[in-house]
Amino acid sequence: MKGPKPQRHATHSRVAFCALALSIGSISGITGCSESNGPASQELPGTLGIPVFGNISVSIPSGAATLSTNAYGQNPLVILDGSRVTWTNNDALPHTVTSTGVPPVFDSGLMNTGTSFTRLFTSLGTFPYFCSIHPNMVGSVAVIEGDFEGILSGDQEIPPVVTNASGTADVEPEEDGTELRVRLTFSGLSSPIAAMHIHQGAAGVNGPIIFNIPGPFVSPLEREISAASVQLRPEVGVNSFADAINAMIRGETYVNIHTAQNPGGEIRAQLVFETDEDDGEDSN
Ligand SMILES: [Cu+2]
Repeated sequence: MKGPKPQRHATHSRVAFCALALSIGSISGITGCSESNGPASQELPGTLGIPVFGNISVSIPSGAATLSTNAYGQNPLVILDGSRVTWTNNDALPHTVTSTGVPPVFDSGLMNTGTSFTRLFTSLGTFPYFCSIHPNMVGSVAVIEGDFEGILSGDQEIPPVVTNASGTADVEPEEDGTELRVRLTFSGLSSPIAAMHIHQGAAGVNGPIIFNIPGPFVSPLEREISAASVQLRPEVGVNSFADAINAMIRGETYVNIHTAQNPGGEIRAQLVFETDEDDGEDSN
């Protein structure tokens, strides 16, 4: 269910994800990233600590029949709900991508050399799979749901803004990745709101607008923003909606509220990824 969420405590446990450079399509080498500031990361279905979103490519490499847990490229693969995974057989032998269980949730059937199999993952959970020809070839896909949260404040602006204003931001991809749901609360602003945006930019850095949040600007504000309305910024690697979400996962986006007196932004919230597994522990 993706209904309205209860308000959460500010002390809510967080999972901090390493800011590794991810390249969708060549996601090898995402290892050794287990940083967290709480026990919540242990609860992730995968242990890599960083999910990916969008169209994700997995290569079945040469010699896969002998590679066991390395037979399916990145494994375990942790993805956000609404992502598509495409497996391509780059081995000389035919293989399959067949989920464990009877009947399998998904089954590629015979994949000859050079062929691919794609599946859209829209339900949460861990999906182990194997090759029905070479059952020692195993992998798993962990599908998690999460949102991006932040506390709006003047001191996150660059340069900092002295203001009594504050607020909260909660952003989540929905509808299998075709929409971005934005929820904001805000109060105490110095002057009329001129615009609200989501920008690309790490903490401490200003960056370009990637989503416009349309008015009217009344708190609490909730908008469903079409994925197609993402403002592409090739100069910072945002070439698609999925790129924008992966920037959010890396902590490289922020909500900015611009006002008449502070046209560059009066309050800003760096967005931090949280899995929904964290939610519910302390919501009530
Ligand atoms: Cu095989």
